[in-house]
Amino acid sequence: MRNRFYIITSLALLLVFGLSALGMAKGEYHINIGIGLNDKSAQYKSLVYFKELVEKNSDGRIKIDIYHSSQLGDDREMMEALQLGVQEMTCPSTAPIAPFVNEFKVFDLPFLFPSNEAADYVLDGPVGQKLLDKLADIGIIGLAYWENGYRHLTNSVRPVQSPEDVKGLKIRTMENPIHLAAWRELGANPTPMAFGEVFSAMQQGVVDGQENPWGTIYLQNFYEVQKYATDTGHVYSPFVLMISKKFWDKLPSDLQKVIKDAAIKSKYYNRKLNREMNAEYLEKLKTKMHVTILTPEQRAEFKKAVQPVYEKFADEIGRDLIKEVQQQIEEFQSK
Ligand code: TK8
Repeated sequence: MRNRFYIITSLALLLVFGLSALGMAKGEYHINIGIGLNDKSAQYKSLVYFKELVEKNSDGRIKIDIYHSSQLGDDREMMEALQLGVQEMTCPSTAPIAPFVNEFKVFDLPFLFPSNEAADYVLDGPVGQKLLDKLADIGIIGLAYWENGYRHLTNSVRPVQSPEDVKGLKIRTMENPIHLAAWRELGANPTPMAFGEVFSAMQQGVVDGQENPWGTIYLQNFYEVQKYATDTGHVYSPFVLMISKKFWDKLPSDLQKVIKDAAIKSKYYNRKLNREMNAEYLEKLKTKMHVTILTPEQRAEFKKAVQPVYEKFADEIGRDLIKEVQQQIEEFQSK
């Protein structure tokens, strides 16, 4: 009896160790990705595309799970989790990255990028790469710039056509000093807040408004609690697809390459899809909200009103860095 017990136990143990050894030989790596947006967003759909590429090209050695709607935390908390190595990937806007890596503030300067294509040119060029590389200093590997997009103002109080109309509005901003400063210049009363709290803050009247790309305003149902929208396009928000350095350093180089290649390939997929979706959802929103489309002259008023922010933050961001970005934009425009 006792012998048989030992034999069975040994066989079971062999089986368990054998299987896990096999698993290790096959290289089982697991990635959890968390984001703040929901599963209807272009960001989520692009992550599904990324997951499929990685799982296929790694022959199943890497498995990916995606968590949407801040299930793993807000942008700041998830970046901290990447630093600790307790979460593998996330994809925040650059604005909440700035408190970790100061230079990212440059992208928060209002009306910086004249077009999506100018943004692509700068982000995919040497300046964009230099900033991605800086993430390594805080324990994160920046894989690629994806797109959140041009941000537009919504509110529940009145139609906004001029900076004058913004006066006194309580606006939720991302957790970033330049966004706060820009809204203060416009005479608004801005409050920084994590994305996951925005809907209920608007619903309960804690804030009057917020600003995000059209896709987000539609797909997160913001129009249910916001009556007015204006196509301010006051800032272009890039996303950064990023991975924990602790996890990255454990990956064999062939798998690092699989991830890197998939991140770049899905960057193009993401930008295209995001642009299509933002255009589509602007049209849909016109049937749900009072949407103000600004004339170029009206938009110029907003641009002029927030201009002081450039000088106020020049030293903090770095004058050379701002100049470098502006030169790249000029280079793109003269092509
Ligand atoms: C989602 C955020 C969001 C951003 C914001 O996690 O906070 O308003 O635009 O999309 O990154």
